[in-house]
Amino acid sequence: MPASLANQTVLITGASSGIGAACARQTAAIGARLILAARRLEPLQMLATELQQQHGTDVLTIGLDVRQPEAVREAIATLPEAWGAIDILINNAGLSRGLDKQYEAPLDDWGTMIDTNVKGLLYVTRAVVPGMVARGRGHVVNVGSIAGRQTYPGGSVYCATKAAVRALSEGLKLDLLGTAVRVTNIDPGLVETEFSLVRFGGDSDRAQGVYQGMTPLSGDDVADAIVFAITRPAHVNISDLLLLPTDQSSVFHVHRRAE
Ligand code: NDP
Ligand code: 8X3
Repeated sequence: MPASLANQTVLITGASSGIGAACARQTAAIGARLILAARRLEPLQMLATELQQQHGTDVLTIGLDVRQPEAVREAIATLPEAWGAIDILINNAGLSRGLDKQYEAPLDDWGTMIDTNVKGLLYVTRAVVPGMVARGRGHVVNVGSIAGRQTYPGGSVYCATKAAVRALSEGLKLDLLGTAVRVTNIDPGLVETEFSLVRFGGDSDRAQGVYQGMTPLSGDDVADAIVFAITRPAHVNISDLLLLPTDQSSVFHVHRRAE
């Protein structure tokens, strides 16, 4: 039977770009109703229009900074009635800032990464999961990274935030034992999105260099794996996924062809 998310309400954080936008497109294509959240409303609204035109998708867009606990709580608590029962949460909003040594990096960069990748993910989880437990159904997908499994030079704090995401996924699954709510942690390797552009403060040459001579994953490749996880039968929990480009074997091993 083809996978379907008909009548399922999916909340995607960080849906304005990259992996989050790809998740929106793929889940819309199989019938989901979507709550799309990010700080930038304009790309969210453009995506909403595209999905409404292509698939007739019901879409709600929310301008939300996941670093603001009260804004997150309020956004979820005040969802219109038709949108309150979130079936699937894709905790995808995240970023990296810089590639500086731990003893030299700007403190602001640390704050931004920890507040977004760890605390922001927690705030959204805390706001959404009680409803899932009460309704007796739900699925949380946390987007980690290979960087949560291996640390690379200059990546200490980003890697630490993604190691935290991994621990939070494990902890949530433990805490939800005995409920019907599922938890999936997905750790992608190199994915070509706006990620490196954001990491390097808009330096597009440096960002492109990250993927030079190799074939990275696309946002769609990651969305594809997420769709697999969220369309398994209710008794099946895909707990942990490591998704790498064929050209990557670890954070230190990337095969690059001469160009
Ligand atoms: P993008 O930069 O393309 O997308 C990041 C998304 O996160 C954007 O939609 C951005 O929206 C949103 N975001 C960032 N900060 C906040 C915030 N404070 N509040 C709400 N939304 C926020 O990168 P990716 O698609 O690659 O990143 C998605 C996730 O995948 C991240 O968690 C990243 O760490 C992870 N990842 C990425 C990999 C890669 O190689 N690209 C590999 C492994 C994991 P806006 O700016 O509009 O708020
Ligand atoms: C993003 C992948 O290796 O650039 O999480 O940190 S990496």
